[in-house]
Order: sequence, then C-alpha cells, then structure tokens
Amino acid sequence: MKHYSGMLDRAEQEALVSELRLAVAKAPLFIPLMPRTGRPFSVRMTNLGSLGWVSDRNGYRYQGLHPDVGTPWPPMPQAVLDIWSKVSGYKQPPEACLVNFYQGGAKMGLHQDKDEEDFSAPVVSISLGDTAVFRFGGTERGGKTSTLKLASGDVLVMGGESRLCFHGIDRVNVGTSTLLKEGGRINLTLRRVTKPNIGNS
Ligand code: MD3
Ligand code: FE
Repeated sequence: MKHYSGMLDRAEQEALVSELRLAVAKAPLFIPLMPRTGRPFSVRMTNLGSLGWVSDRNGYRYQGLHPDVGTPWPPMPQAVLDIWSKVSGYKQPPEACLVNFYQGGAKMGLHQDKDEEDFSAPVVSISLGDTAVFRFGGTERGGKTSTLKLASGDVLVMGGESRLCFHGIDRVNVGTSTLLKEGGRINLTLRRVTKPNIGNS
C-alpha cells in the first residue's frame, strides 16, 4: 500500500470535480442495494470507463451500461488516466472508475474487492472533499486493523499483498474541506477488471 498525501493541488482537484459534475449529469448517482437483502448502501455511486461496478438484489457485478438510464458509462477524464499511469506500475489503462459519493453520515463496511478477474493490477483511489477515516486490515476477516485519514487530493495505491486486504470507511469528517460546495466526499476507485492476457505485454 502506498499513500501519496496531497498528490493533487487545489486547482487540479477543482478541475476534476468540474469534470465529474458533467459526467454525473449523464450517468446519475444511483443507490446500490445489498445482494439478497436489498438493503440500500449509504453511499451513492456511478462509474466512468468501459465497465462499471453495480450491486442489486441479484449480486455484485461489472457491466457496460448504467443500471437506470441504460447508456454506456461516460469516459474517464484524462487527469484520472494520467494518475493511473503515474502510480499504478501497470501497462494497460484502468477499465473501471467507480465514483463513490459520501454525504450525511455515509460510510462503507469492511470488505474485500474480489469482483475482478485480475488481482495482479493494483487498485488506485483518489479522494476529494471532506477527510475520511479509512480502515484496513489483513486478508482474513476478524484480524487486526489500523486507520489512516484520507484527505482531499490524496491518492492511495493498493497493490501486491494489500490488493486483497479488508478495508472500509468508518466515517467522513464533516466540514474538513471547502472543495465541494454542499460538503461531502467523493472517492474515485480505478481498477482493472478483465483477465490479464498472459504474454501480451
Ligand atoms: C484496499 N472504496 O469502492 S478507497 C470501494 O473510500 C472502496 O470509497 C473506499 O473500498 C472509498 O471498494 C475506499 C481505498 C481502497 C480502494 C480499493 C481497495 C482501498 C482498497 C482495494 C483493495 C484494498
Ligand atoms: Fe473496496
């Protein structure tokens, strides 16, 4: 795991938020539901790129179309692709950029990211807006955990051993950033999804 504190300056953060506002106008935030129970997540989501992560009563999966509007996900901003190139150490570009929007007490329980076919690629996360308390542990549920604050402009790279660690967001500290006029936090999570094509790199 690598934490790049303050990788994006204020102007870069503002430019990225402007691009995200345009994308969300085309691919609206949706409220994912837990598989089986149908319980709603407290985080709202959308996606950018060729594949997007969705969750509903039928399960978790990646798909090419927005679940509500039925159109392809908007493209990833170039700034996002540039961050992946700088920090991922992976030759191919990300296929999915999950946009998580935290507002009004939203949090995310401890989980592993296991819905991808390719675990050799890292997951890259970009934080914007209010500071979050990120919790992470080992690869077994119930082990020891630690916390790390993720502030606006921070980039986190989860590769190697850390790729399959349990992690979540305990809380978002309201009023810790002026980036988003209405407050809250945006997290962008960049991922490779499909099987690596061995020998083609
Ligand atoms: C550690 N998102 O979308 S980002 C998720 O802030 C997710 O919205 C959180 O967990 C958020 O799945 C945490 C940091 C992060 C992202 C992916 C990881 C940490 C990770 C994948 C593996 C291990
Ligand atoms: Fe996750």
